[in-house]
Amino acid sequence: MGDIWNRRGFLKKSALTTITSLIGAEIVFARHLPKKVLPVMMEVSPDDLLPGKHPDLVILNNKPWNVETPAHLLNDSVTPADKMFIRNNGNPPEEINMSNWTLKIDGESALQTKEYTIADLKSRFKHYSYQLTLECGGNGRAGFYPPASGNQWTEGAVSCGKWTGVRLKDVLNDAGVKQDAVYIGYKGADTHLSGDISKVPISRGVPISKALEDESLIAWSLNDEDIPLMNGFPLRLVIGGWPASTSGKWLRSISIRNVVHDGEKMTGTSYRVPKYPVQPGQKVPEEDFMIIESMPVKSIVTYPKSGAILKGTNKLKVNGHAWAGDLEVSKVQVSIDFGATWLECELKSPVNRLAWQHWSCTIDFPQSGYYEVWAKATDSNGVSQPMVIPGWNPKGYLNNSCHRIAVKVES
Ligand SMILES: Nc1nc2c(c(=O)[nH]1)N[C@H]1C(S)=C(S)[C@@H](COP(=O)(O)O)O[C@H]1N2
Ligand SMILES: [Mo]
Repeated sequence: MGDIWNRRGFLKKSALTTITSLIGAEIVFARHLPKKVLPVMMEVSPDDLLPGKHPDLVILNNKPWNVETPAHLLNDSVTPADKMFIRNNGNPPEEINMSNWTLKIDGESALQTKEYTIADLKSRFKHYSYQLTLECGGNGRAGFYPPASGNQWTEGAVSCGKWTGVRLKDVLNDAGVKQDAVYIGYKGADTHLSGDISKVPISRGVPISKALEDESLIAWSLNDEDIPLMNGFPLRLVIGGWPASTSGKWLRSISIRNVVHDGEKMTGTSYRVPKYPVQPGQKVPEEDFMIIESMPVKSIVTYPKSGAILKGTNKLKVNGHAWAGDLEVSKVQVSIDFGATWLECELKSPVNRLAWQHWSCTIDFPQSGYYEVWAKATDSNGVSQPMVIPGWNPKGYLNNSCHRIAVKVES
């Protein structure tokens, strides 16, 4: 189980067999297929290539894997492993051995360098489980104009699984955190796409204050099972409410830094936005970018699926989730008249801090015809989602505009 590429980046024999049967013909020159290239004539389904993933996930990129979840597949209150999106920056590690996997704590602001096996973590620290919302900073990128380069996520780069592990703060305190600590930075076992082993695909982190929050976890389990390979097996950081890029997968080390972590994709324009509003398409000097922290308020409609047809009744129960970074969601409303009027929904409290919240309402359509259901959440500071695309930025981050679905009433 696992990746379809061998260590040198060519298709594994087993994957070639699967692909051949999908195409229904022998790939005569398969041996000349370049590194990391899939045959074009292929109904690529994540289920065939990514064991354990739902067949209706949408592949945005296969080198590296970037796979999103259609909104209607996010209807579960706890995101099942097979419906959890995948955002890889490099190649996941191969030949993982959970029993000798180690996690190192080091850095300028660590009192000592320490190493833990997963068994050490499990036996020496108290276990905690939290449902945590992980949303990629680039979720919604497809909505920006002029387009921003990068994976064209629509709504589906978000999840809220139940993670189990130990508190990051318990492990950091065990190694010892010096007074001058300002940040943590992770390293994972994934490798750079170029194959250059001196390069790191991603190494991000959070300020020490966020790292020391109760809900910041070093997790070995998702929904009471091993973490799927593509989501970071056997160990990962889970930092709810912040760009999911801070939740390091295949976690090998955490450095306690006395400076803002300067690892791969912390600097330049990665996971950063301009410090001031800019005109769409404007060039912004690199020194005018700031690091994205807590994610903005957002909601999705997970039921019904967009394009639903209502027959024999004018009433429809609509539901979904809403989240607001480090804050709570205080209100969710829906509109069926393009935002002219709004109906307040029933909104549940989160199961724990930094978990998404479920909302629902029953809509009574006035007559048959075409409608759009728009959902809008408001956070505990009174800030709402914009109905249209918010502040354009060069990398297309933080699009939290209202999610809309189409409904046809034919009664
Ligand atoms: N080691 C490592 N950690 C990583 C990444 C990665 O490529 N390598 N991708 C990050 C990004 S950008 C996101 S959005 C989340 C995605 O988590 P998921 O693939 O489990 O949904 O993992 C983050 N952690
Ligand atoms: Mo991301």
